[in-house]
Amino acid sequence: MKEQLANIRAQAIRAMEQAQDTAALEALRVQYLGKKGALTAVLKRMGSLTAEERPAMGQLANEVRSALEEALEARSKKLEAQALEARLKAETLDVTIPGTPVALGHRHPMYIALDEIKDIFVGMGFEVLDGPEVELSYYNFDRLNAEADHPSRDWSDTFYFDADSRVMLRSQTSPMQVHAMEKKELPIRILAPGRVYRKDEVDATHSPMFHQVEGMVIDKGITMADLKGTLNAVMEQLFGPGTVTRFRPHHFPFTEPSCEMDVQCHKCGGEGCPTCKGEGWIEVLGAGMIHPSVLEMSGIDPNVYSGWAFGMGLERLAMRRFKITDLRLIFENDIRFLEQF
Ligand code: 2NL
Repeated sequence: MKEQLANIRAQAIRAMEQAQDTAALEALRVQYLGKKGALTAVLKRMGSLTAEERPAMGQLANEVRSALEEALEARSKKLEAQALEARLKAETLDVTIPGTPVALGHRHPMYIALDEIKDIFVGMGFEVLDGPEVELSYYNFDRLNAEADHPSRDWSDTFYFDADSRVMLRSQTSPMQVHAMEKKELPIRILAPGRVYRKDEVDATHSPMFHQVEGMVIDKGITMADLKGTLNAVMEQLFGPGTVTRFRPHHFPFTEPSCEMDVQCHKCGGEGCPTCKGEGWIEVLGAGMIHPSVLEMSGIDPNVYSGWAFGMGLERLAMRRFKITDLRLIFENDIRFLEQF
């Protein structure tokens, strides 16, 4: 029995030292120390020993058990350390490898122009609005004094969502200002930039989606002088000191009186050149005193309050500013184009 124990000890320890992974080690534990293991089998036969033999043999068996347990533990630690080392090697991160370059975008020229306009108006105390592109025709047309048979209401001009022409893609940014007149405390000074939609075929000067900036001021005692003074100040900031403007009479359903504003061509000083198409003047916006009916429909008493409003096309402004000759370039977002500004 003594010999058997010695053999088990020698065999088991050798096998354990050679185990290549934790699964093999566990199999050896079961093989030698398990319920049906070799050592257990020897222990079961202790009963057949004499009372004198038993204590020494018991002690020896216990020594063998602890020796095997120690060997198991030692090998297990070693395997774990090896596994960790292998993982560390496999997962090494080489911080000296150059990174994958990420292509940076570029600010869009139209938004460069818009940001400048926003800065100018915010500097004069205006609040910049945002609002839905899907609108009720009631807010887009009725509340702006557009008669029932106004041509822009036509299905050939406007994107409607329903057969009753009730829901539509806004064709101007004015509905944002109608909501503001309805909700805000007076006086108001607001700027309403955003996308608008009209059924136009795409060409060098048309797109079914484009951008407008509108703005308005409503307070007691506002006159056409405020309109002219404010817009002149804006144009000086936009086109440089000494910019000359002129106002021509015009018609819009939502303003009365209405006008269009031109700036004198900064290229030729009014002589006439390719930039101004020989005119000497460049049209920049439409404006006017808010129609009393428009104020009234929004619950503002036109006998107490008055206001002025303007609207301009943002693409046209950016095209002039950056000498872009085809509107389609503005929407294609080709990085080679955008990076030039
Ligand atoms: C143009 C002319 C204009 C307005 C827009 C406006 C808005 C409200 C009330 C009164 Cl809620 N007016 N906006 C006024 C005059 C002209 O736009 O040529 N836009 C591209």
